[in-house]
Amino acid sequence: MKSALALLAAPLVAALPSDMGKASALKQRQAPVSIHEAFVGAGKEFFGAATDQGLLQREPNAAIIRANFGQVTHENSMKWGSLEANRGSYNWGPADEVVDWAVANGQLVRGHTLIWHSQLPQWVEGITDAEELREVIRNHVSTTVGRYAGRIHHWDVVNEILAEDGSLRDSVFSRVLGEEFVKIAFEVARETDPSAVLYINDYNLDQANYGKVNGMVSLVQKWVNEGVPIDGIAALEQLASAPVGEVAITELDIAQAPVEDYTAVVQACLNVEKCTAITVWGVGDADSWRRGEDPLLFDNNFNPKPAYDAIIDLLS
Ligand code: 9MR
Repeated sequence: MKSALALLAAPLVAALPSDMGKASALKQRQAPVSIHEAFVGAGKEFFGAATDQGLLQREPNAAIIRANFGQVTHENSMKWGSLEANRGSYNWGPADEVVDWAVANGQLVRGHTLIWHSQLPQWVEGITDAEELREVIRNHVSTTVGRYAGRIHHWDVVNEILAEDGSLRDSVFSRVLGEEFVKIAFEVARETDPSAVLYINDYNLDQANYGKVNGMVSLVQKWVNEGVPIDGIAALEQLASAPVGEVAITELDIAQAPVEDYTAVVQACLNVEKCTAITVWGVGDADSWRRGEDPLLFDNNFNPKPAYDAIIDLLS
């Protein structure tokens, strides 16, 4: 297991007289306490949020992240389809900007994601030759991980690779290579940046004894026994029983953001020692991919919602 490096958000207003400083911090944070600092205070590693280049340019996103969160995930710009829509021609600009901003602002980065069946370039979808696909995966993983080596804390090396029954999902990767693509991707990621914590990421993993959860635990167990360097799984007790160093909640959003549900998730992470971190899938409701469901911790005007305050209460 990698050591957990807990980074506190940089002080916002250190140079101002204390009263003004407080008022200004409150204005930028819009909430009395940083949820990241409270979570770190409870022994965890980080509380982060998904964002992206365009969002960071639209205030108050950046100020809110600096003041309340300790980690960012690229919502879209680090996906293969964004980076290399045309074979061999890379578009690094937006992904670079997020990483540069994060490093400059004391935020950890979760790299999302290297191998996913969705938002995948057409030219990759069309590959039918096993040796060609192996080479293309090796090249994508080493190029991307290599570019950001030392600056990305977690990588979601493979994303959503399981069907609901716990078997491998149908994709160009599983059709052409079977399980082998998992091994290739993790091994190349480990070789390229030994300091990154390597995750297998998925959704619908929040019920015990569910097919997909059982499949995840037994496949990860098998792969780790075969030497595949998987460090973490995204969500919780049953998953934490797989032989990985840690688990994390990586894309949290809950329709209508009920106080009870958000606090239950945070409590679940507190209860499971291996759970190191939580990332919410966006900052303000207006920018959520679940439009109209108001699933995040800040409302359309970037005011903290009751779920935010309830989490702070729980952590204090
Ligand atoms: O939030 C992302 C949205 O803007 C994109 O349109 C969508 C494309 O599939 O991906 C969303 O993020 C997904 C994440 O990358 C993987 N898990 C599910 C997330 C929500 O769909």
